[in-house]
Amino acid sequence: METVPNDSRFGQQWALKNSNDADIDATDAWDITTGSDAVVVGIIDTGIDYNHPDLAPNIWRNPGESGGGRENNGVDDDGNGYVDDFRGWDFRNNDNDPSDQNRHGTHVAGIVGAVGNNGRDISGVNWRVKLAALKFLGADGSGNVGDAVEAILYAVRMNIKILNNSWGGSGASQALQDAIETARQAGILFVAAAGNDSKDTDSSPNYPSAYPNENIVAVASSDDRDRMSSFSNWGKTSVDLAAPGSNILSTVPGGLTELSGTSMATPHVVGVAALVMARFPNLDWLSLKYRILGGVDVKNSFRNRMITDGRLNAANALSTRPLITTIPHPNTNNTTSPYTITAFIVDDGSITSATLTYTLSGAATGTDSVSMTAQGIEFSGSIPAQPQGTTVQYTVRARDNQGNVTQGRTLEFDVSGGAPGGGCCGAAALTIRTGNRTTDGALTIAANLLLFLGIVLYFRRRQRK
Ligand SMILES: [Ca+2]
Ligand SMILES: [Ca+2]
Ligand SMILES: [Ca+2]
Ligand SMILES: [Ca+2]
Repeated sequence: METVPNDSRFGQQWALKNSNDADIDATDAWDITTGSDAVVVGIIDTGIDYNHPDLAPNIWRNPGESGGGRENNGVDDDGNGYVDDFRGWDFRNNDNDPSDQNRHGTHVAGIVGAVGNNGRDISGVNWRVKLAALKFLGADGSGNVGDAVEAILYAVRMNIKILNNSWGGSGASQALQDAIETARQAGILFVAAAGNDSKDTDSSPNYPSAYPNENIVAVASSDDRDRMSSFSNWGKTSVDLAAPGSNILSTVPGGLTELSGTSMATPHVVGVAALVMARFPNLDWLSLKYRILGGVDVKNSFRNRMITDGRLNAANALSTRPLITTIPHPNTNNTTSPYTITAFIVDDGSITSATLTYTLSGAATGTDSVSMTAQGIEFSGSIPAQPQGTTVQYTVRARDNQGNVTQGRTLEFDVSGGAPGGGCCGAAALTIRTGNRTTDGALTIAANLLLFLGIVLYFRRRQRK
């Protein structure tokens, strides 16, 4: 079965359904759920055109500032520090009107949750959801770290569990990183665009996507043939997955338009996160993250360019089978102590067994399997130390309480006598650059490549004065 909505422009939404199967299998996901009014998503961006006919029914209303004239009574009725914030807040201009003078935020919002199956325009990844406009970027697409921090802390206060962050820059900010950590402690998933500079963010970081905070999901952009978009950043340890971001049709004030960017890839991931929360309302942020990562379609074009080597798949993220994310082990010169392999395994029921199988070639040969031990959803298993010149191939298999078995992808690393290392694994081993730290630096949105370049030029002009 496939659930296809009647929206007039759905045929142009290749990210949701296309003939190359480079889509996210949205029509299969919609067999399971089309979203829920109980799921609130925060769009930290340029605002939202909340009157857009394909968005209006899905705009969040703050219950503590709604009804009985509380919207405009000049009183902070819910005591959250913001007066009459009945549909989010404008942190840039410090008022209660988060309307969009740019179009970027409205485009992002439509990807997450334009009203589906209402016979007009497009369908969001969610037909139904609540979109909270947390505006901190102005009409020119720039904003300040302090306002971004305030928007994040507002989401913490209002119990908004999923945040879309289609913006970033190269300057690090301790205040921003601290706010994301506060969000993690509050159980918030922070989905961030990897940026549009066609560069490796492992070596030249983009923030906030490359911060090591575990609740960040960093998103690269893919096209309608499952290739990396030419503008997209990547990063073997600093980017988690790819999602459609080239030529994406979505809502803008006054209508619809196509835009490209990791800005457009990010809300596809956020949309899937919201679908997962509609289906599994009690899921914690860590399991939510690894449902999304464990559900990717692995593709050669993304190999060694991101942690999962794969592109978002909405239907897989809703699966009742075990979902496995095996964290790549780097090459190592360690020949004396065991190699620990980590995998995150999520299931709707429980995992009854997880097995690590490895095959040696080169200096040592053989194959063996060991049981993995669990700490929450994080499973680990040990491979004994091997002599220099050995290649270790490994894979993880898991079985759930219903007897479903999933085998994860096969990965490998070399035991070599080369560079010092033996350091470990994936996202946990990211280093933070502190050299160019700023506390009040301007941030720019990672919109399409043209818009991004336009903003760079704007800053150069200003600096010359
Ligand atoms: Ca209030
Ligand atoms: Ca009020
Ligand atoms: Ca629609
Ligand atoms: Ca299951």
